[in-house]
Amino acid sequence: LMSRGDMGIYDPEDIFCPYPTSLLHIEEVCASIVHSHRETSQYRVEDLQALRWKLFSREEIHAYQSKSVDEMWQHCALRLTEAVQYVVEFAKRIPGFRQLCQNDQIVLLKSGSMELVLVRMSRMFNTENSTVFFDGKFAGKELFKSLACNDLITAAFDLAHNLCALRLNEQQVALFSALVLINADRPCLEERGRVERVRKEVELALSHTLHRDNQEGLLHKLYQKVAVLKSICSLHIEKLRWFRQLYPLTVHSLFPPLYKELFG
Ligand code: MHQ
Repeated sequence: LMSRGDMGIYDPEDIFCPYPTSLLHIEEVCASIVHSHRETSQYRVEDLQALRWKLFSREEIHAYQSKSVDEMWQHCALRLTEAVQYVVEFAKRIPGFRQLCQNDQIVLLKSGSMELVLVRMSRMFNTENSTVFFDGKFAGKELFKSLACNDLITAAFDLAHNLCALRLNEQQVALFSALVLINADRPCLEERGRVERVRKEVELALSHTLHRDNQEGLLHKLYQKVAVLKSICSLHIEKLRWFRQLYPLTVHSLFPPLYKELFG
């Protein structure tokens, strides 16, 4: 049996790794994550590409802008929850995720699902006119005016724009998504060591793909985006608290249970 050194994959951080990782294994992890991403991506990039011309009309934009704050929040919470359901399905198919204890699966999803939705938003973003695929057509950020949280919307659109600028392929998006989700630094994890072990494999899978694509420079840029994702998610939670104070009954009776479970 070849050692990890012979296979060209090793972790320079630990001299003696008790869990040897073969190149074959890392390639399997890669393929599995990419497959899971494809199966749960809600829309395929080719399809979105073909729909780029579908923009909301002036009248349609006006109709969204004329909604009341609580009506528009309710609408967006529903759309966001739909996107989150696909993210949960993706998580469950990441090798090693289902083997984590239930507490840790929930902790990772609570802290990571919105981050993943934001990563996925970049796939649905058209940089030519700064629009995102929402409700069947492409929408600029002015469409979300009645949410009354322009700073959050602007931050989400800016992130989508900056992620698009990295020109990631679908494999890279898939592995970056897994990396964002499997984060051993999240508070309240019960079996941090097991999360770290899954994390290591995802990191190896990502650096392996980037090495193969001759794009190792991307790794550093992707790690920079993690902090931005985190700040947008805190802003989302902050806005939700503000909204809940204004419209407690809307949140209580009309928001999807999954949305409340993850963010409430
Ligand atoms: C998905 C499609 C999609 C749907 C909804 C007010 C509130 C509840 C949330 C999009 C924060 C506001 C979201 C609607 C804002 C950051 C939310 C509101 C990919 C993601 C995407 C485009 C969501 C992105 C984040 C949006 C704009 O397949």
